[in-house]
Amino acid sequence: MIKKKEKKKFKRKNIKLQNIEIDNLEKFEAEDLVEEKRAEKKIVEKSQISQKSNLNLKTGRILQVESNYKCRVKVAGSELICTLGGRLKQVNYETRTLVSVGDFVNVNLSQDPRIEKILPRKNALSRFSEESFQKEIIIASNIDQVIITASYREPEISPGLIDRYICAAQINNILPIICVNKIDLAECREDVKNKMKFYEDTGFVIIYTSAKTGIGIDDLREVLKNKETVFSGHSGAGKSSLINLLQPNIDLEVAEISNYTGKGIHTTTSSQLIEWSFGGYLVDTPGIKTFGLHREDKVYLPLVFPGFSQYVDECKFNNCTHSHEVGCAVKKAVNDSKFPAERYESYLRIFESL
Ligand SMILES: Nc1nc2c(ncn2[C@@H]2O[C@H](COP(=O)(O)OP(=O)(O)OP(=O)(O)O)[C@@H](O)[C@H]2O)c(=O)[nH]1
Ligand SMILES: [Mg+2]
Ligand SMILES: [Zn+2]
Repeated sequence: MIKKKEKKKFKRKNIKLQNIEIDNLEKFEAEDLVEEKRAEKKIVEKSQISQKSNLNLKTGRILQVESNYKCRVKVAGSELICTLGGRLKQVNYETRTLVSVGDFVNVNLSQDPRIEKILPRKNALSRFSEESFQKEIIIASNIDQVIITASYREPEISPGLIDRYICAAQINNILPIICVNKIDLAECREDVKNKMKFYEDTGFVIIYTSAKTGIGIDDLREVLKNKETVFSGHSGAGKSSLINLLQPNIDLEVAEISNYTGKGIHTTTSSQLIEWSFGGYLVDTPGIKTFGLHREDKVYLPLVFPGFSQYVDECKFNNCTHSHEVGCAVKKAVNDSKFPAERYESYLRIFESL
């Protein structure tokens, strides 16, 4: 995680206002209530003007986004299909997704259920499109952790993608956990461990699983208990298969043929929020090919890139970007073979792409 002090230093002015950091959920919920009351008051006032007095406003949570204007929402103990209120449908050039799975919303139940307000997000895991005006694509909001789901083979682990996930997660106050699935396809466990050595040495939680044999499923369940987790990663890595194994009655669609063809299959086509029977929630998401970070996150990158934290304090300049500066402790570690050159090259690729 970024040190508070550092984060303050780089505080951006007006971007991604929804990523408001909240220290504890209770406070967050309390703020929600205030927000809710305020929204309620506003809507009541509005309806009084328009002589509508039968307003029934309740807080719910988005389980699935069916289209840009239609969502499945858990509200007042039921699952309802809700449309987005007109005010929320206004064109927003910064985001491709108006609402996200995991959003808390105020729903007006007095007529056809309508979402009147999206409550402030605790955080969101988002990627950004590659166009020059980068649009936000929210993967999930209001979550504790992301299971970066990779597979040992078919498709092969992409460390570059893992690096991007880790950076995005840390910047947004989401705990990154790596899950290496399909370890049944490895000759031996050592091969898998060697591949992940850097991330293990750097202190990330890594869980090795096989949805085919069931190895590691208990370890995975342990980290999921009572947490709100999003599963994200390449298509075909086995996200839905793992979730099905953790909770058989969920019965998510998985790719039929385990013969990986190298093409993105994209079996899961829309994200959904589900409750675990053992406590907590999960979001299953469609696989992604690339993970674009936002240009304005570039300032955080030198602090959050995996493995850099132990060196940054020793760089000569405290705003060192570890790219061209003299007296850079990261570059020294690379030269002394203490930090893997491939990971440093991955950093430079991301840094320069922004
Ligand atoms: N050998 C092996 N195959 C697996 C394992 N886990 C999943 N698979 C197979 O991999 C294929 C893809 O699995 P899915 O669960 O659909 O993958 P996904 O990550 O949900 O993919 P998308 O929904 O497209 O993002 C399926 O054919 C699974 O049977 C595993 O641990 N070992
Ligand atoms: Mg899937
Ligand atoms: Zn440096």
